[in-house]
Amino acid sequence: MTETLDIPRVSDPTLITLRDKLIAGTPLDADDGKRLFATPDLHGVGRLAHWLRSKLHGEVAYYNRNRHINYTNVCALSCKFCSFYRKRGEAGAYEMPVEQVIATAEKAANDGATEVHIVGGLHPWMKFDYYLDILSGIRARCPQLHIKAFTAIEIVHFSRVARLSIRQVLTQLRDAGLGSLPGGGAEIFDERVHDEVFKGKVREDKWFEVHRTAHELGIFSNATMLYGHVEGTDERVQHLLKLRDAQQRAIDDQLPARFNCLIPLSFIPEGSELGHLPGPTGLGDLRTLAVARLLVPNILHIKAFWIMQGLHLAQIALSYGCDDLDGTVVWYDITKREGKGTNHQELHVRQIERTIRDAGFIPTERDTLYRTIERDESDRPIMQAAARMKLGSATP
Ligand code: V47
Repeated sequence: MTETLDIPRVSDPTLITLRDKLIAGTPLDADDGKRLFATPDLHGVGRLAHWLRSKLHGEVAYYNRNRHINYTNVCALSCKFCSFYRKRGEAGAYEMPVEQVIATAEKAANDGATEVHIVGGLHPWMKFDYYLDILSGIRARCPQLHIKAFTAIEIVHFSRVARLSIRQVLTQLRDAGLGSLPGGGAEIFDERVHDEVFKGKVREDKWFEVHRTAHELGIFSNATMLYGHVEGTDERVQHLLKLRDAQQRAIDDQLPARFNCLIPLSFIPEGSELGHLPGPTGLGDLRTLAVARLLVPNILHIKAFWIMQGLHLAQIALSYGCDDLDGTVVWYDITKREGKGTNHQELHVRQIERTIRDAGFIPTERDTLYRTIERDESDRPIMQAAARMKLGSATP
């Protein structure tokens, strides 16, 4: 596919060497990352990212039919950047009984979802069995549904609650039905930033330990970066390079699983203790997504999560390095954009497909592991078993 791609045009001469490296397949370094953030030629950065995205995925843009389930907002932590958490007994605090989570997943599967994405607060009193029962209950009632659940920080919390190692926790969750780990909780891998806004959350060593252990156990996972709060662009560059290095180690060590997808999350200040911060702008979002694509070529997919970036900007992001929009979502509690009072945040398949098609791409339904999905005449998914198995190849 490479030969047919035009050399991307840049107007800033300081991007020419970087472009040559990109085309030669030479990994970009921290200085390149800084240059990409500093250049006034944002659209040149976008064209470079689009070039790489096209090389990896052609004109395809992915989405999935999924349902997010946030099982509780009760959380032992009080993170400054989070508007989701409540203390037990506080107005708006909730805990879903196991049966409610299972029934919600079952309804999602009956409505055509191929994935549930289940995460919640660090509940101080829930026993480890609660999480195992959710997984085994869904697995028993919906054997085809992929369960992507529990961020690294929840996994560390379970290991403390259950007094088990991270490996033991992940093994038990996997055996109960866990399919993969979502990317949350990574925030920004930097001590200063961590101490300023993520105090109490696990640090990067634990986040990486959870994901590395998952990969060793054959559990694929995603990665995130929460940007646009108190971090600087150098810290974003370092965060992205740490993810690239971890992915490279998983590839070099031939682990049975690795990172599927990287999701840069645009910080939404409203409702959090950091409500005084301005948050990212649209162009800042596009640049960050494009830089993520360029600095981390060994994580194959970059997701513009429409809930965070907003659907209109996520659509444009498909031409700035992104190849995935997440999915139908339905309910999302963690953030609500533009003062939306409701957590009902749903896109219908026809809206997602129209959004992708209008941007000039081919809408392609995928499962959690990025295998394409065809549907039969009753709208039931037919998995394409032989689909993409180029997961995480070291070079695009
Ligand atoms: O870890 C919390 C972020 C994350 C805010 O793996 C906020 O496919 C913006 O990880 N503004 C959870 N972001 C969401 C997440 C995710 C989402 C979609 C897909 C996947 C995937 C993963 O949400 C948290 C945190 O970084 N977050 N508060 C906020 N005010």
